[in-house]
Amino acid sequence: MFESLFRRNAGGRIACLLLVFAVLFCGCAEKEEQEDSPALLLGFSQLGTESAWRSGNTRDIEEKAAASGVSLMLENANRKQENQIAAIRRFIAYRVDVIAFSPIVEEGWDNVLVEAHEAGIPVILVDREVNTEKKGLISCHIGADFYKEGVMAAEYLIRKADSLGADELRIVEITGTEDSTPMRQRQAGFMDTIEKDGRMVVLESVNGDFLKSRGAECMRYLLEEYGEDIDVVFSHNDEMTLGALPEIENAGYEPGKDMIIISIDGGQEAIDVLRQGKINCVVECTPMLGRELMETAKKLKAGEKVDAKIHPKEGYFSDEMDLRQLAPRGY
Ligand code: GYE
Repeated sequence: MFESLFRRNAGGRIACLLLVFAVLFCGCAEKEEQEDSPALLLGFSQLGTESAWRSGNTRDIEEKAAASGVSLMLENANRKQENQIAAIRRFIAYRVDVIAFSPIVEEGWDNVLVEAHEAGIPVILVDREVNTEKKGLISCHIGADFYKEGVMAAEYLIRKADSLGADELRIVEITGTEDSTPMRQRQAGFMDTIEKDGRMVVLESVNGDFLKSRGAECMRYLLEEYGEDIDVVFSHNDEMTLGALPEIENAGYEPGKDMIIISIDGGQEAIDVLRQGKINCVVECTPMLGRELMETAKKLKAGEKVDAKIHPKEGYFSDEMDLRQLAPRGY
């Protein structure tokens, strides 16, 4: 019946053919448009989920990718360097436009970075850095000035010593992941700054790996070893600080009063505890690096020049300030 209708109705036949052409043409036009401006494909290897900072960083990168039309291949390495190297190799095999990653430690990246370079894929370091002798493997580093964070922590302590009129302050340090950039540079910035002040004595530095559970373990050990000799706890991140505080209380001391507590990151939970008076100073380290990452990746894809280093602006929060009006931190 359709056939006879078709045969009899020539006008209808032409209309049908036009419709078919229109559909085909639109399909082609759409395809061409996609080929003209293909979405940027960004491979990002996140190192883990060890802290509120890290989760905030992942969330921000996902949100900013979605908002700026970047297709994100996100892989989480569960704190293992070999997982990050495998992820980067998958990004190369997939021929992403740009590779970004947050290296868990600084050493051991040369081979995979040479592979990315030979494949012609630009690499952005997010948050942490790598240590390499080879030139030209990294296009840009977007992350905090960790040395300056250590300096800010020490400068707070020096002001606190002044305000207390202290003759001597005995310090324990709980550091982040061994051989990671923030661990190395926060320690260096802090130590270089207190070195010039004769009142500061470092009792011991122990490694808490940026983890809350390890922060608690380290603090238990330090309390057993030094007890009331401890005047200051300098902890390289909020998670370890939040793990250490209950240990200090359980041992019968009041954090923030009997011991000066200095932390780094500035996540919401630590700021709330700072407001309660149990932490004295939190140096800010922002995880909101997504916008810079997307902008830089787009520039690299377009073959434009980018800054070799992009540091976000950061400050600190302390018991010297009125923090009642502080906006929610977002991580
Ligand atoms: O301070 C810590 C995290 O690399 C800046 O890693 C980051 C650090 C941050 O797990 O909380």
